[in-house]
Amino acid sequence: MSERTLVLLKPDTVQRGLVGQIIDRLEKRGWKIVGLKLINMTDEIAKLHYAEHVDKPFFPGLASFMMSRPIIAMALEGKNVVEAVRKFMGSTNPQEAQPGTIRGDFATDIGRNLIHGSDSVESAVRELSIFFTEGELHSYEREIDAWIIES
Ligand code: D4T
Repeated sequence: MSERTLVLLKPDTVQRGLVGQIIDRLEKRGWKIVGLKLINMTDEIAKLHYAEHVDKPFFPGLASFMMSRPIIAMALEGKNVVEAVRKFMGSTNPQEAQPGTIRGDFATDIGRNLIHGSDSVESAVRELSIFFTEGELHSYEREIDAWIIES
């Protein structure tokens, strides 16, 4: 079933000039971009987005990293896209990430792991509403979908 997920390209991705390569891979996989913007994460957004981590010891470092430079927020649509993007990103700790994944190919440190993807359909709905208004999420047809999705 087609669903949507939130992808964040973290400040390290933007600073390292990897935005194009990662978006290229996402597009080639066949997922549809339905929302996209460059933003600065605020303290308020960090606390909402990382609500489950606010009390963890790594949260202050994570929040200041995420707020340090602009990030890209994207909404992607596709079949089972939530779980598939998690696999595409690789393990949270890049040391454990498989080659072929974003973190397995481009990252070495958990605090500089380049990309975020929602971890469930419920999280995706919640997180998308933090980063996008309804008007910023677009529904549109792509003729090429007949060559990507059987039905
Ligand atoms: P995100 O949320 O960035 O996609 O990461 P994950 O979903 O893969 O992993 P997570 O929620 O467990 O961690 C959120 C974020 O915190 C950073 N982090 C995590 C960190 O800097 N030190 C740590 O010890 C942990 C567990 C990396 C991702």
